Amino acid sequence: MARGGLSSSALVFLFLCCAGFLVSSSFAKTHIVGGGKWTYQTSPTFYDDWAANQTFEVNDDLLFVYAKASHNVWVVTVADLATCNAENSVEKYEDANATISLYRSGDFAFLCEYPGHCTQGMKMKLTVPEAPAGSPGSAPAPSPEEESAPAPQVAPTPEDLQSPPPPPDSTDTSPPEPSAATSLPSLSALVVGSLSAYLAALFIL
Ligand SMILES: [Cu+2]
Repeated sequence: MARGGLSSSALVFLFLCCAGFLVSSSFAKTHIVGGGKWTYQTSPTFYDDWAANQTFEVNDDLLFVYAKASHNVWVVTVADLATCNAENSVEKYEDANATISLYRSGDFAFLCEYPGHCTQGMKMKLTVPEAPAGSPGSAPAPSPEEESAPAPQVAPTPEDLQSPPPPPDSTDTSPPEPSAATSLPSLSALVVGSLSAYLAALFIL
C-alpha cells in the first residue's frame, strides 16, 4: 500500500479545501481609518486619500481610533462635509474607538465635530461600491494595503501631544483589536476547512 502517496495526495486535497474555504468565505473587513489614528492632519485630504486606496464592501466596518473627549465622529452628507457643517448630523459617535458599519453602498462622509478639527483634516468621504447582483461571494481580490493594515502605529503628531490627555477616571480603555477581529474569521474558516477536508479525505481513501 502506497501509504506515502496517499498521505501526500490527502495533503493536497486538504490544502485545496482550505484554500477554497478561505476564498469563498466573504467576511466583513474592519478598516482602521487612516491606517492609525483619527486625529489632526496637515493635509485636508489625508483621510480621503487613505480611503481611496481601500477596497470597501458593503457591511465592512470602519474603526476610528481616538481618545474619548478629544475627538468624535459625526456622520454627515458629502455636501455638508465640504463646508465642515455638522449641524445636520443625526448619527454621532462620541465614545472612543468608534466602529461604524458601511451598511450600504454609496457615499459616506465623516467629520470630527470638535470646533476647528474638521478644518484641520479630521474629515473623510468614501464610496462603497455596489455589490455585484446575485453574487455575494464574488469579492474582489483584496488590495495589499488592506490586507497588510497593521496595528495603529502612526507616530504621534505634535497636536496629539498637545491635546489634553483623557481623564484618568475614564473607563473606556478598551484597545482596538483589529488584528483579532480580522484574523478570527479566517482562523475559524481554516479550522472548518481542515476538518471537512480531513473527513473527506478519510472517505475517499
Ligand atoms: Cu477632533
